[in-house]
Amino acid sequence: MEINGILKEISVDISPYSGADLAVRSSIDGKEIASLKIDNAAAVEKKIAAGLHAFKEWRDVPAPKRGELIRIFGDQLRKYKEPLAQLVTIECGKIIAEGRGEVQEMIDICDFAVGLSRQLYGLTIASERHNHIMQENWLPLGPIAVISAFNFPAAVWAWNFALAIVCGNPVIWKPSEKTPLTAILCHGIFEKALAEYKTAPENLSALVIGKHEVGEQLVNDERIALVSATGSTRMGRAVGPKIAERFGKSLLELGGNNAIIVSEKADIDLALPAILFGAVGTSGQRCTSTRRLIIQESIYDKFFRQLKTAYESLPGKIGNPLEPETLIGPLIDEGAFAAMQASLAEAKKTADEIVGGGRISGGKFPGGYYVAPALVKISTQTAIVKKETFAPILYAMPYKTLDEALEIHNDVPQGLSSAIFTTDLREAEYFKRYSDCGIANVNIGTSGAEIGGAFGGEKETGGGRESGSDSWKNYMRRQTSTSYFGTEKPELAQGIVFDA
Ligand code: UN1
Repeated sequence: MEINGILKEISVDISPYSGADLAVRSSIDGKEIASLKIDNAAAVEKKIAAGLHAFKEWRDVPAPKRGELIRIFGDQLRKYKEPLAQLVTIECGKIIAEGRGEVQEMIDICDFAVGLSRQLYGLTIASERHNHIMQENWLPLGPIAVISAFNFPAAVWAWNFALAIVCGNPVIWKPSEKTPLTAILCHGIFEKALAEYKTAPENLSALVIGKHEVGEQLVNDERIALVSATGSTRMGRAVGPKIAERFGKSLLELGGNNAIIVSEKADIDLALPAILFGAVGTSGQRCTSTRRLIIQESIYDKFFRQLKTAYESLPGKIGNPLEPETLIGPLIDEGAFAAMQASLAEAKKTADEIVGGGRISGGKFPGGYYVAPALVKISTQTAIVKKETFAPILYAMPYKTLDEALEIHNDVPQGLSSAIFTTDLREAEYFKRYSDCGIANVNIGTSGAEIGGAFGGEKETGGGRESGSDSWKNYMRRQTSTSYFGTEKPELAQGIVFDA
């Protein structure tokens, strides 16, 4: 399907966003698919003020009724799943199966949020004083900014958006300037839900288009109660302190340098496909992509040879991500390709062997950056291995003992996702206890988490948790409340007597 067909099928008018400031390109062939205008400071200001206005109405709507809006949104997403998935694929280049998966992830979080809208539970706390009631209440927070990355141009916004809306907050979304069209269509689909719902305040959802200046304006504005930002550690280091300076809340989901430990007790038939999906799926452009393998030395050479054979067959599966047999699409752009080549040049200095890594040229799409995923055999974890390169490079290193494996595993600045392949329960539990990541899997890979769990990681990954579990608490403020219902003069806490 061509872009015009998709826009027609979803029937969202993109003309209000048209302009000459930002050329949007498909990563499939590098061709322009839209030209947009960038929001200037005054336009962003207007959207923030409107968001605050919407907040004052929306916070008073009962949470289950707020959930009803997200239920309708989930239905609309089901209706437009296929064209939206195609747009995701055309804009960011992930294969269509993953494009569909991305929209499914949005539907899943909507379902989760609808249930949650009846479960924003607080606590009743035992008071030390007679006839006192202590409670913990959760209240809406305020306008929320979501800054999202190109690699999940829709789902990561949806994780934040669906929860924020049921928690009583408007959302202002700044998508990556590499994937704004997907954002415009998602926002348009939400407007269809709003039309069906009828009674929501205006400006519950807003979109700001632009580069980092637009994001900075959101970050610096004290009316924005929470900034949820997904992207590089460099971006997080820039925005985190600015939000902290104004005592705003931040939820950061930054870099990952995810490893899989392959024990000599691993079921290799399980390990191989999981490693391939994790390392080369999405062309290595997930936060959760597998970037390091730590392999027990007794199986290191043999396992590397098996991987090498698999990697050598990959170029036949690289191509147009819209075609169902393709397993690996393009990188997002030339910059991503240059970063990959720079890392491989650096890796070459200390590596024992490098398989793949070059550009696949001469195909149908000379304007797209298609690469053979790289597999690097390297005996120690040198500086380049500790760096996250957002491209399909997998470093394979040996270990002797599980303690040594964990030492290598944790000796990187990032702490998002991790996994072990072993059939030994003791090893699996030991790994879970000592992996320093937010996600620790056993006998499955590092990527492809479900929405039900809290998603995020430690160290340079930023510490934030999005999506499932109790991540909703990020979008609400906690209030402790003590009430007295007795008739005598109430006691003071800690037994203090104060008879004035
Ligand atoms: C990301 O790359 O920013 O766990 C998110 C996964 C996906 C989400 C990745 N569910 O791989």
